[in-house]
Amino acid sequence: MTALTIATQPIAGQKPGTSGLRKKTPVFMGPHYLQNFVQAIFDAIGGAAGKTFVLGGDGRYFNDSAAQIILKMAAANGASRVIVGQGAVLSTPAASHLIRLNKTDGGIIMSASHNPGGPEEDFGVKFNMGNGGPAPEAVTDAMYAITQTIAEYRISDAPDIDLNAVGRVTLDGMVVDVVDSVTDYAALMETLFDFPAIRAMFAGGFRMRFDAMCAVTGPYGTEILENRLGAAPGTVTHGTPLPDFGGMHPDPNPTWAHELMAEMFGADAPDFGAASDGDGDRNMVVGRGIYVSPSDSLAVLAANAHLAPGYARGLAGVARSMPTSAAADRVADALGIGKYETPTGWKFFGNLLDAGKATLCGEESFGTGSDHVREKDGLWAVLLWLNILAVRQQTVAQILAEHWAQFGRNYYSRHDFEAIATDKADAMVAALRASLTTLPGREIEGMQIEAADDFAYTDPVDGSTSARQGVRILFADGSRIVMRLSGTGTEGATLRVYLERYAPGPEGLDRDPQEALAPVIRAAHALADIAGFTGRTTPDVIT
Ligand code: VG1
Ligand code: CO
Repeated sequence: MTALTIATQPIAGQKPGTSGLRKKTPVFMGPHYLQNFVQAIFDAIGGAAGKTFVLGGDGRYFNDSAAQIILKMAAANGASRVIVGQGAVLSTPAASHLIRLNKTDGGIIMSASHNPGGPEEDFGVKFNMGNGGPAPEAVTDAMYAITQTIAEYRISDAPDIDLNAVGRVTLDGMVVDVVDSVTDYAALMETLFDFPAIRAMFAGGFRMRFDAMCAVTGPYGTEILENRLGAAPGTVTHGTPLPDFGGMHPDPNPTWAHELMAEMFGADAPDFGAASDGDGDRNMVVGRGIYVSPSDSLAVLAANAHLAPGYARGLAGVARSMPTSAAADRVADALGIGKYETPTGWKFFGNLLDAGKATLCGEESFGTGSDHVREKDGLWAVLLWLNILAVRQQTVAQILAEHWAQFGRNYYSRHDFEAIATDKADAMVAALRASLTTLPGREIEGMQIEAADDFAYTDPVDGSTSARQGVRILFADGSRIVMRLSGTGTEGATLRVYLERYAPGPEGLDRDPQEALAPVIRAAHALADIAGFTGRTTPDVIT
């Protein structure tokens, strides 16, 4: 068996977005497409020679054959060892954990996360660094630059190896360790949470539904919730990962996780509901008859994390992405701990976590996590909620009501307008940017605009800067509009409009968010002329 050098040519558009490179599956399966990008990854990190990596994916269509290609390329590039999840399957947080646990030089995760999977849907690849976190922009920029000049890649002509059997094999001299996908991750969870307390709660009749959406968290949820914590068999639904996610759109929000929502708002709803996304890093949390907005979830977790053993010493700080509501900031202020505001995407939290500045991080897009790994972690968030529920012995609704009574409520919603023609979306954002200097002082919907800018971030640890991360319009009464275009889609543009309004209480804490936000929503449409530029008046997804 030999390492072959294959001549290739640059392929346009291999630019990683918010979280890795995502394209339609047929594009990824096209000639040299995956190979060029994987070679660019290895070259961007100074080569693979002598290095150890983790490899796994969310199990979507093409996951298995992509894994074989990546392994053969790692071998031909001189890697010494690759740790692979059984069946080439690992949730994103489990991959992050394996990188850290085994002190590897990084890992390759095959996932398009919450994007649908299948022969005609989406596929993706991203690289995580030795800290377990997504490659920072400097590294993804280097990958992209290499894809624009690439002339050859290296790949072994060895036959495929069996990735379904746990154990050690070699591939052209490179060690391949196939490990159980769940075991190490489940063990980590046991170190963070009070499993006996949660087990006692389930034994006392507590009922839960976990919708794995036919994606990667099925086996993790079944092992941890049902086998280790004693939740009733059948607690996990859609628990078998399928290459096309059973046709489901594995994005845990009220629109796509509608089966869970219907159950949680129906008669005989369980006490607690949750869902996760394609690669297991997102979570949606629902109480009986009450939806928990992800921004509120982060704030509640920050206020109560000390109730779980892994966080009993308290938090160093809380970080949130800029579009996430300021609810977590209020908790940080009350606790007297650090608070940080980063651009969208988990890669921006890595330095804060590594430097010990933040312990908990969150995004409004159903992402919450902590310094236990360097990715957001869906099941982790579910387990922290369960731990809090077990200690406080209250319902989700009671916990939220008490939280708002103490801190006030940041009414929050995100409106997504999907599959807009890219030129129209770009024109709208350009016009909005151009208008920013004229906005301060203007009054709209009875609210005074105080400031307007395009969010720019300077990393407090390494000083790196990221500009144009989302337009912000800030009102004197604390309300806020944020608009940005998605960086994870594969078709046209998705406009995300983030809406926020603060109610200090004690009155007015129980309103419907869409109604409470109505003036802010109208202001957003007027200021950006969404209908004029895009022809759209109603969002496709509301979270
Ligand atoms: C979206 C979310 C962002 C998240 C990213 C990756 O990005 O808004 O908060 O970090 O997805 O999550 P964008 O650019 O489409 O808004 V995942 O679970 O898809 O890896
Ligand atoms: Co995800």
